[in-house]
Amino acid sequence: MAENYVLTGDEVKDWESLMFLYSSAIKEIMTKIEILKDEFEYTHHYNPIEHVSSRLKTPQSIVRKLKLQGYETDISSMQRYLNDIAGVRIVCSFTSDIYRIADMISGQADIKTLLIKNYIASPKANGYKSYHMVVTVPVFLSDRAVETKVEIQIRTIAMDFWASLEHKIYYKLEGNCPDYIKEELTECAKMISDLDDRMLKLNEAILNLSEEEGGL
Ligand code: 0O2
Repeated sequence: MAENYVLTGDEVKDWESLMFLYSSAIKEIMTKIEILKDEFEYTHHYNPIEHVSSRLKTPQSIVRKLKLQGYETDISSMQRYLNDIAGVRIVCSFTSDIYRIADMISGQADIKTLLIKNYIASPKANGYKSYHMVVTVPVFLSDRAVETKVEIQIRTIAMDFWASLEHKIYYKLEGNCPDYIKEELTECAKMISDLDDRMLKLNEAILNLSEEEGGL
C-alpha cells in the first residue's frame, strides 16, 4: 500500500476484496439515492437533489491520511480507522433539502448511521460547511452480507463550490496556504452562507405565493 512497500500475495487479495466491498457499497447507496430522487419527483413533482457523485479513496490518499493520524499503514488500520474510503456526495439546492435527504437515507431499514458531523450547524474555522454521515450498508455476497462503511456528504451547490475550490487550493499549495488567501476563503465562505440563506428565503416566498395563487 505505502510507497516503496511491496504487498504480499495475500495482502493483494485482501486489498482487492476490500476495495470490491467499498465499490459495491457505493453502488448500493447510489441506487438508493436514485430511487429516492425518482420517487420524490413522482410524488412531489420536486427534485431536491441537483447531482450526486462518488469516489473510492486512492491508495496514496489512504496512506497519507493514516500517517497523518498516526496509524499503521496496513489493511486492518484502513478498515478500522478510515470512514471515507467509500464516499458519496449529494449536492442539493437549499439547506432545508440537506436535512430532508439525510432523514430519508438514515430512515432506511438496512442503513445504520454510525456518525454524523454537522458542519452546517457548526462550521469549521475555515468556513467549511457540509453535512457528513458515516453509514453502513449491507453488501450481499454469494454466501454472506458484509456491513460496509460509506461516508455521505450532503451540501448545497454554493457550499460545494466553495469546498471544491478550497480543496484544490489546499492541495495546490500543499498545505502552505498564505494567511491572506486563508482569510479571503473564510470571507467567501461567509458570503456563500448568506447567499444560501437568502436563496432559501426567496424559495419559501415563491412557494407561499404559488400556494396563495393556487388557493384563489
Ligand atoms: P479527500 O481528498 O476529500 O478524501 P473522521 O472521519 O472523523 O475520522 P475526517 O476524515 O477528517 O475524520 O472527517 P471529516 O471531517 O468528516 O472529513 C472527511 C472529508 O470531508 C475530507 O476528506 C474532505 O473530503 C471533506 N472535508 C473536511 N474538512 C474539509 C475542509 O475544511 N475543506 C474541504 N474542502 N473539505 C473538507 P479528506 O480525506 O480530508 O480529503
